[in-house]
Amino acid sequence: SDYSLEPPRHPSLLINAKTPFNAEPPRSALISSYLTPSDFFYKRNHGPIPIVDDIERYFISISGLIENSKSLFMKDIRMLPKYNVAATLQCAGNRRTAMSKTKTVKGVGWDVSAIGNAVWGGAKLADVLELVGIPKLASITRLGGRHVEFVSIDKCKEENGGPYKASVPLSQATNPEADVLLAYEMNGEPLNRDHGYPLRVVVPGVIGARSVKWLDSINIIAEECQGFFMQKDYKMFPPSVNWDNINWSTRRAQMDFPVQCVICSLEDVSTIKPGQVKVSGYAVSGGGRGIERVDVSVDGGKTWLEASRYQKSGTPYIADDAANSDKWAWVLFEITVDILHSTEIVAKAVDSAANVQPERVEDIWNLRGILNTSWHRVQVRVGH
Ligand code: MTE
Ligand code: MO
Repeated sequence: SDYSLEPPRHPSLLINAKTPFNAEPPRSALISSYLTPSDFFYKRNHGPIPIVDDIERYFISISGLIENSKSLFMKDIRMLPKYNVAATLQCAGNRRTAMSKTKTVKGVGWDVSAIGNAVWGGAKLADVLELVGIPKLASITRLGGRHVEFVSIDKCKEENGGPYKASVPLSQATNPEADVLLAYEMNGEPLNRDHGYPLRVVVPGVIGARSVKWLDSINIIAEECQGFFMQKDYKMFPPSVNWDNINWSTRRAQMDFPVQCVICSLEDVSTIKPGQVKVSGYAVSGGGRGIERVDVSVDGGKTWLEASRYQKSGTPYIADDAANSDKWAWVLFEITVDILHSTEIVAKAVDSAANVQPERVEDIWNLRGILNTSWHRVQVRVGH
């Protein structure tokens, strides 16, 4: 592995690990715009950033349980209809540091910013798969393929130096409404190296781990991808499971992420002057479920106030209204509250299926420290 050719990065990123490079922006950066600029978008890697310098010769191959394999160059992918999909990418390890305070967990520590919201531009995977004879809304190919595996060109130690891999069910891959993309643009610009140049998968509504960067090939396979990150990582275990009694095969590979929200206008402990305080942050749910409500408490969770929500400013946000919401994207919330004494401010979101965030991190503690969606709490100290 060679980390001498990493791309330049914004100096304000908070670095959680250098090699592989894992970094997140300060939380305040997430609420300064609805779309997260790529400089401030979290970077989550498992190996050195690959270099693709001859874009004319770059291609992906599609093979496996199909009649005819095919290679596609960038020009072939660009020839397909281009979609721009606003989608939030969130690492399953977002907020892991807070979970590790209950009891040690294994994994890179993240504060609350292993998440970002971007417009991804590219071809729909459903259109790409039609080029190899797989129709829309297929759940099995004639040769028995049920899953679509994405293989990268990077090299990870967890795969013994092999590439990063993941898969999604064929039914999701061939459903145009699932908006699974082979993206070559992020916020209207070509993907940069950190985010998967020249081509990455974006699986909206699903933990970031399935959105494979630096795509090399696509395999149509009978069973779920057997790679490390699908089978031995990114699974949700109950609090009773530890490293001595873990049996990976008893759990599903995590796909959709649960409802989440975080206050970004205040640090974990903030000192403020008495008076009006703006409380703002992000809220998002997986699986295309919208955000129905964000509740904010200024007394540690005894009483609640409803925050206002928005996506594009000026447009009222309505969960599940296709014309008025980006279904895969976060909403930003905001409320101004009166704070006269030191207290704990809490936020929790409710999604369009009425799922609510769990109150206590202890109840969802898991040894890999994933999916910390417990009520988000910040302490404010009032100073004069
Ligand atoms: N794809 C490759 N090839 N290698 C990786 O290490 N990390 C995954 C996913 N895709 C990864 C990858 C994880 S765990 C996450 S959360 C997202 O990419 C992060 O994407 P980002 O760095 O663009 O934010
Ligand atoms: Mo991740």
